[in-house]
Amino acid sequence: EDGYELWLRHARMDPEAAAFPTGFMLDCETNSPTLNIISDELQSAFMAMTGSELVRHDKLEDGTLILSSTQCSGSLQSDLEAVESDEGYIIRSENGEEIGHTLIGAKTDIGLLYGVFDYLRQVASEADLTKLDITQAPAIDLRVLNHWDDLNGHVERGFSGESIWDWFRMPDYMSPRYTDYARANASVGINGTVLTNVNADATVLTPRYLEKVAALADVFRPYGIKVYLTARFSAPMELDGLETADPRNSDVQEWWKTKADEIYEYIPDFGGFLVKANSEGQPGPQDYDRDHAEGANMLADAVAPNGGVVMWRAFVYSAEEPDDRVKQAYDEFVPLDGKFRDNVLVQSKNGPLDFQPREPIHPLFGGMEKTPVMLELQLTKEYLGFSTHLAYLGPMWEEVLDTDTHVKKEDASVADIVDGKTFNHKLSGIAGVANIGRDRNWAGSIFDQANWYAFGRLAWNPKLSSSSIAEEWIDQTFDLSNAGEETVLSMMMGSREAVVDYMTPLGLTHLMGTGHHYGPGPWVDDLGRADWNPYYYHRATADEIGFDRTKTGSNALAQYAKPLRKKWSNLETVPDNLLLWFHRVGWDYEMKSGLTLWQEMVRHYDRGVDAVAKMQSDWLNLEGEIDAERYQQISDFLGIQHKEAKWWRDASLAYWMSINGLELPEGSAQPEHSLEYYKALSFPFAPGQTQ
Ligand code: BDP
Repeated sequence: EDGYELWLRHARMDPEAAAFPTGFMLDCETNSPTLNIISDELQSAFMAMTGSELVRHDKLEDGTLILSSTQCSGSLQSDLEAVESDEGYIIRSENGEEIGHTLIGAKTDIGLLYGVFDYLRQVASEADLTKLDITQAPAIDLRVLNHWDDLNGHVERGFSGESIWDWFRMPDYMSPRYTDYARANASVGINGTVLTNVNADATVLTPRYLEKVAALADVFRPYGIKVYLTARFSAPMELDGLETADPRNSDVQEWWKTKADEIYEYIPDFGGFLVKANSEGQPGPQDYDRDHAEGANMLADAVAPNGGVVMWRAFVYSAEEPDDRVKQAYDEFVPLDGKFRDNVLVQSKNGPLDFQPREPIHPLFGGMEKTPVMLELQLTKEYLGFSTHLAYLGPMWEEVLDTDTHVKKEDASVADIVDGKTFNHKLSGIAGVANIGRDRNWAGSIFDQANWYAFGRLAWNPKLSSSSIAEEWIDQTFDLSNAGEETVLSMMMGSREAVVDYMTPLGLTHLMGTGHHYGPGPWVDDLGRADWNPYYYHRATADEIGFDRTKTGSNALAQYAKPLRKKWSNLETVPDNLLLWFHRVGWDYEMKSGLTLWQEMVRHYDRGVDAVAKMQSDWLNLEGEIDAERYQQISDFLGIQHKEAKWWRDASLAYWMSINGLELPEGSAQPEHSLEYYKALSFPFAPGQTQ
């Protein structure tokens, strides 16, 4: 096994393990491509799991799995009333006196497909199939992958090979991978995909490319997946020679309307645009002294007649270097609250900086009442060791989603903000920067598949626990003994914290090497803009380290609601893991543990490296329980992770010691090499770099 089948392997099961259905019946008057997919999925899954065909019943028999949707004119309409959402479903075991069967019901065929995938998940996790009583609806409307894929096949921050979109051969050759991609997404409820990089190329908006995009949309449609594109703000100039891209210019507005109409001719259910504007060199409305709302609204007006949306990113760098990088998005966007059209979502990264191993939540969550704020997570592990480091991101996302913004007394966690509950938004969305590439195993490593899986599951239900998601994924991905499952679960659940420990403990952040973001570079202080430099974020001197974001410093804390502000401002109550994010303290500052900051920091680095060593030895114990190819790859990757965790620790400690002049606490090993050695390392052609 090479991992191609992801969590959809449908491993052979013990025939006694469950009350498998005797057959299935489609209670439908009409047919649709989605219904065909449903039959195929069921048949191939049961063939794989049981070794025998799941026969199709044309009437109810004992043990029938019955599938019904309002859309396909199922006869069981009254049973389907419990389903509220178009994408929701019910799964119910009905054990009558003589006859027992299971109903999967939905309003739409897509809902039914989701129900079928859930049912198969129940089978894989050995649930009692005679006692199912499930009612599901997605909490978030737009559950969207963001591919940072360029038209030349390169993936920005992609660590699993080239782009899966073979632009050159499309539309005449449509790789079967696209169908498998759609299946995998649908199986976890992902219903949208932005095909192109946020650092956008206008070429994708030309007819030659729209034809390719339309062909992909045709593949994805029966799986409930809409296609979106990134819109380069200067496209009217680049494609049609307009003199300006000013959103107030009527020719520009007209250009976008015509372009949007053209897109809808190719793709009638086109989802809309994702836009990165006035950030890292991308063009945008500020080039014409217009604000983000004006820019977003122009595009929103263009797609509105066809039901499209605009996802306008809040990851911005203002032209003026601010006193604190993490304050910019809030400062630029909050004054615009209420000015965006109804079909605009502001898309914000989970933290105010940039997908670091740990950040506090972004203050835009809760900061904008009138605008739906969409959460952007990063599946591709740009700052968490690329694809070779095992870091299950479920716990990180759970931490974000569960954080109470305190902007209201109740229902104000980030999950509540994002799913629209807190401020009663009609539109809600969540985006995941994809980790998918052309590698056979899709994500670059087997464990990175879990991040794709977890993203989908949390997008569907942001209140799920990351450990239950990991358990589901393990059940479907490996065939392990109970003890083996426990081992893998504990490896996964501790893995992100291990990365934080060996890379950026105690609220440190943004310490990576320049450009490729591979490996440590805390010493870097010579880049063009102050806020591109690691030094800017830690400001270590002989006496102190950390970024003061309290009132005596940048006061970034003022962007949070009072309870959070109070908790994080106060040295007594700020959690250790955000200490240096919000505070500047002495190396001898006494931590809650009684250790000094320095001792505690070293302890974290050591703990991080030890945790990876522990994962290695745990994995060794699973030899024989896991198929050879996947076992070996994971084993080798853990070897890389251990080497690199040690590199992070050693290089970081060598640097801190050169600044603070302190000795390592007793029992802690000296860095293997000198600071100069670490500084001199270079990595041309590291994967995923911007080109
Ligand atoms: C940074 C990445 C850069 C992206 C940017 C973004 O390094 O490649 O273009 O985020 O999100 O983290 O726009």
